[in-house]
Parts: sequence; C-alpha cells; structure tokens
Amino acid sequence: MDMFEENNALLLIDIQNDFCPGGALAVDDGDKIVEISNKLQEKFKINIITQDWHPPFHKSFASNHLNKIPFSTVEMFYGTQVLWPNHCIQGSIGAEFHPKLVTKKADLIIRKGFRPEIDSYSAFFDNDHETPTGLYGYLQSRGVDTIYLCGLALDFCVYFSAIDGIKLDFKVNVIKDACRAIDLEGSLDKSLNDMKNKGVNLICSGDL
Ligand code: VGL
Ligand code: ZN
Repeated sequence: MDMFEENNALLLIDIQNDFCPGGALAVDDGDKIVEISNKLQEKFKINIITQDWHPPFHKSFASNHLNKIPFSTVEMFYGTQVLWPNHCIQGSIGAEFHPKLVTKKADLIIRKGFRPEIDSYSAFFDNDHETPTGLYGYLQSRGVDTIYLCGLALDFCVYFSAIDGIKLDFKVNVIKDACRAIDLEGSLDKSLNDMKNKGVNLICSGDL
C-alpha cells in the first residue's frame, strides 16, 4: 500500500518516557513500539505526534484530590475521570518523547491536557468531547480524510482519538501491533469492541 498520499496521515500518540517502562504511568512494553513507529513514519507523507502535557496541578492527578489514590475515579463536570499518578508534567523528562522515537519527520506536534481543570485523552478533543485541540482543523486544511493511529495507550488516548476520528468522518485505522495498553478493569477488551462496532479498522503494521 502507498501511504505517501496526501490524504493519509499517521498519528503517533503519546510515545513519551512516562508511558514507557520506568516511567510514572508505565505501560507494559510501551517501549517495544518505538522501532515499529519509526518504520511506519517512513511510509507516510504526513506524520503527526501528540504529547500529553500536564501542568503540576492537573485535575487528572490523584495527588491533586483529597484522599484519592491513583487508578480510582472521581466525578468531574464532564463525567467520570480516572485519577492517574502524576505524569507527563510540562518540561519534565517524563513528558519528553522516548529518546529513540524519531521526531524530525513530524509536520506537527500537538500538545494536549494542558488545561488544569480538564483531561484530554483524544488527539481531537478534551474529555468534555467539545474543547478542540486544533487537530481537526489542521487535518481538514491539509485535505486528510484517512488516519492511521499508533502509540500509547491503546485503551485510552489511542482509543479516544480513534472514536473521535470516526465521529469527525475520517476513515480510521489503528495499527494494533504498534500500540500497547494500560488495561484497567477490562478497558482493553471494552475499547477494542467499541472500536470494531464503530467502524475503526484494526490492522497490523504488516498490512501496510
Ligand atoms: C494517557 C492516561 C492519562 C494516554 C494519558 O496517553 O493513554 N492515559 N494520560
Ligand atoms: Zn495524561
């Protein structure tokens, strides 16, 4: 397949130190997708990288709530929010991309989760499903109609980006072997089923 077409974009989601082994919110084998993500970038004309980018007092951190522990939940004005360990704090080493991730090929690096009061899993919208990151306008103005997703974590930021992509009428492909999951209380199975039901293509890097 030729991904060098102007209507295809590869979105590399949150391949950052804190989501890799040794990081604050480590995803099992998160670092194992770096090489494959670099290879994928060779196939695409348009590469876009996202970066989870939180201020220290971010409301998605358990530490910023009274008597709350990581991986519990809280009701926020936009619905139920999982509380995470402090991660991807703006300017920290944990927020940097994995050192082996090639970033020079990216046309756009989009930061998300910088508003203290609201989390942002999706590359398109904050968790209120309303506040835009700007990615939609960017893709539209470049004539992109098909997106390919890889990165971390499959059942959170990749998943929410894929679902929003469908809502926005993109053809959405998730490259499963170039993702790893957190898998919190069945979230992996739930997200995979939901993606299948909503028309996300789950593919392998070998298919490209
Ligand atoms: C993510 C939890 C919190 C992700 C980001 O990138 O999947 N998950 N912040
Ligand atoms: Zn985050």
